[in-house]
Amino acid sequence: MRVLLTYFGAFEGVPVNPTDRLAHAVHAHCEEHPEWAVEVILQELPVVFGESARRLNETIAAETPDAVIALGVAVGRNKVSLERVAINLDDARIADTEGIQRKDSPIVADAPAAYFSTLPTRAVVEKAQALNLPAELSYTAGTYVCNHVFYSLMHAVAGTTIPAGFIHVPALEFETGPQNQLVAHVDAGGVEGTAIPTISVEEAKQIITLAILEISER
Ligand code: PCA
Repeated sequence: MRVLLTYFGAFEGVPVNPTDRLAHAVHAHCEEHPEWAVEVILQELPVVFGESARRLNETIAAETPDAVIALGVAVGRNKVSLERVAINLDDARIADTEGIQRKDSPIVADAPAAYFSTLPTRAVVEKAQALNLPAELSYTAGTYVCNHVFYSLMHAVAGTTIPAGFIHVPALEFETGPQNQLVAHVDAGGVEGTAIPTISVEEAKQIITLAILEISER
C-alpha cells in the first residue's frame, strides 16, 4: 500500500511545525518494517489557503496513492485527534503565511457543506486507547488551513474508494525551546487559554502508524 502523508510548515504561533518531524519519523518507522508492505510518500504543504490544496491535488495526481492522511498541529490539545468532519468554510482571525485572511468563504463553490473522513477513525482511536496511547475522535478541525486541506482532500477523493482524512496532533515534546513561543488559535483547531500540553514524538508516531496499518488491513 502506498500512503500519502502530508505535513505542514510554520505558521502564526507555531515557529516549528511538529508534523514535519512526525511525518519523517513515521516514514522511517515504516521503512524499518518491510513486512508491513507500506510505502509512505511524504509531502509538505504550505500553510496557505488555496496553494495548500493545489499542492495536495498535484501530489495526488502525480503519485496516485492508495490512501491519504493529512497531518496538522492543534496547539493546546492533549491528544492526537482523528478528525471526522471537514466543513466547506474558511474563516479565521489569523492570516495564512502569505498574509491572506479569509472570513465566511466557502472552500469550493456549490459543493457539499461537509464531508466525513473515510479513515477508520473509531477503530484507530479504540486500538490506540487499548495501548494507553493518547487518541480521541474530534468533530471539528477548525476553519483555518487544516480544515481547508481536509475539505479539499475529501472533495478530491469523493466518488473514489481511496481512504482519506485528517489527523491533528498536539504540540510535541521536542519543541521545548520554541514551544515557549507556541500560541494556540481556536480557528486552527487549538485550545486557547490553557497551558500547552505536549505528547512525545514516539507516542504520536505510534498512533499515526496504527492508522496506516488499520487502513492497510482493510
Ligand atoms: N495547523 C493549522 C494549519 C497548519 C497546522 O499544522 C490548523 O490546524 O489549521
